[in-house]
Amino acid sequence: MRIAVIATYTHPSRLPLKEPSIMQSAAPELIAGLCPDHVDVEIYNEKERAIPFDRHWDLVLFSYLHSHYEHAKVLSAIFRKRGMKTVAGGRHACLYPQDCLKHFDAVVVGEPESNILELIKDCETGCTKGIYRNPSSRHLNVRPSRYDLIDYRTNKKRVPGLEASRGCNFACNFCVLTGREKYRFRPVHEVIDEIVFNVRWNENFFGLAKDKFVFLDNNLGGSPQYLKELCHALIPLRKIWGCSLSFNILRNEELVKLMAKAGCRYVYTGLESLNPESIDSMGKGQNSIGEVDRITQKAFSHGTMVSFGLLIGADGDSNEYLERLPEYLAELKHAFVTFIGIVCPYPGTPYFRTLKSEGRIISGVISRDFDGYTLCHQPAQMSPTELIEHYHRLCRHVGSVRNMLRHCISSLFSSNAQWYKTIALFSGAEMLSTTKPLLNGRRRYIAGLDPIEDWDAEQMDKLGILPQLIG
Ligand code: B12
Repeated sequence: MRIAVIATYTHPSRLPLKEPSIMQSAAPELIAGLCPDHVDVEIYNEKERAIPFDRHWDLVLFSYLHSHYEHAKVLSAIFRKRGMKTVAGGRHACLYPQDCLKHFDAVVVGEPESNILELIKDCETGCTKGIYRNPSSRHLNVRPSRYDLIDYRTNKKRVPGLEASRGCNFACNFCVLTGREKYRFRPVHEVIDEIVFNVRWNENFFGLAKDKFVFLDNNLGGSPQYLKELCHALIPLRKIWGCSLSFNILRNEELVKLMAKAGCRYVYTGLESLNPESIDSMGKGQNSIGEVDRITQKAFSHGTMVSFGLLIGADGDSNEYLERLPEYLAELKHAFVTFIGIVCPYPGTPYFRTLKSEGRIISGVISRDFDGYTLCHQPAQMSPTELIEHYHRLCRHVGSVRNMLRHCISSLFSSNAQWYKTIALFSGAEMLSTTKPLLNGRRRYIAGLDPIEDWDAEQMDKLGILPQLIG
């Protein structure tokens, strides 16, 4: 049996662009690792390269985010017409299995570890069940990924991604994990074994990318005790890594120091807002705005670069706050932002439910719009157009060369730890990417006003596929 696992992708600008960048979805190699030995598996990451239409597989498994759903439906329809069976999985599929069943032969609701083997067995005998919903085990049971299938020639910059945990303990009202994914972690020795025996390193750039990886966990600091044990076990490995974690961990200087000693050179944290009212409205009490600069500077001095993500459009945001946001950001000497998004009411979240009950989800919004860069709701204190004007201005401010140079100067000489300076320079360049959603001058960023990508629209028309209306 021949299987393809595809992580689909559509660019935030809605232009037909690829992004062969450091971070890619790890779902393909994870799912490939769950397939029995006798099947032939190929993996594809559409963020890196186009899906070949000249190949034939018996079964195609799709991993996608909400905003890639229309595109995944098109791919599925094309493959089904050619006699292949298709399967949908991931967070959107778990939320909308019935809708998915209209476009795929089967849907996996729940974790792949408890469902993939059964699904493949059924496909081999030709009698798939439709929905696969075997419950997850209480203990996180991640199996070794097929890192050997990653093609570092297609994407020279990519580093391998690893999971030590899943879920998150916090309950931010806009997060897709809230109320759905409890925090669970793998035994430390399993993570270490995976790094030592299983990961295949990127050997590009004369070996400079080797021994670097990223933890893809939603919050690697979900249990400070676990993180401490993990760091102690990582020290002798002498690898360089990055991760995402919550603000409370950054306040724990001992832990930050230990992480740096264990090779952590990059941390991403969702700061979300410098507006206390918006932080409150998001239920993100773990963030303490007044401490941001001091904490960042401390992390730099230990050798770990910290970058933040900002969201605009939460209920506390007024025109005045957003107008002055560049000034507030300029007041921060060390803390810097590498991601700016528009707060997104992902279906299934408490935020979505609140906005829906208030009649504030923009009518006509489709799954393509839930990409974190398109306004899907009516802001509380301004018009949608005003919000988008602020968004443009902010992206241009944060992604300016001047801002990048400012960041490099403030961070570059804070530590002499191995690789720190390289990562500081790289993170400066990352700031420029905040302007990438603006690449399409015709994009309006308001749900219902931006057409989906030309190719998808054409195919949907031909294949009679309708977009999924949300709300
Ligand atoms: C790498 C990454 C990206 C990459 C690749 C995206 C991708 N296709 O995953 C890039 C950089 C493009 C990206 C962009 C964004 N991301 Co992102 N990203 C991640 C990250 C850090 C890791 C994803 C990953 O590879 N995990 C490891 C793999 C193995 O697990 P997984 O993908 O979560 O899938 C699990 C299940 O869903 C399931 N599954 C998934 N696919 C399939 C398929 C089948 C067939 C089966 C059976 C099961 C299955 O199995 C896995 C194990 O349980 C996650 C955080 C996280 N840990 O999930 C956020 C995350 C997915 N991103 C998120 C967000 C909000 C964004 C952004 C809006 C902005 C941002 N904050 O960066 C954008 C825009 C995304 C969009 N267009 O909608 C959210 C959720 C978004 C959503 N639509 O649901 C997450 C969960 C982070 C969070 N907690 O907020 N992201």
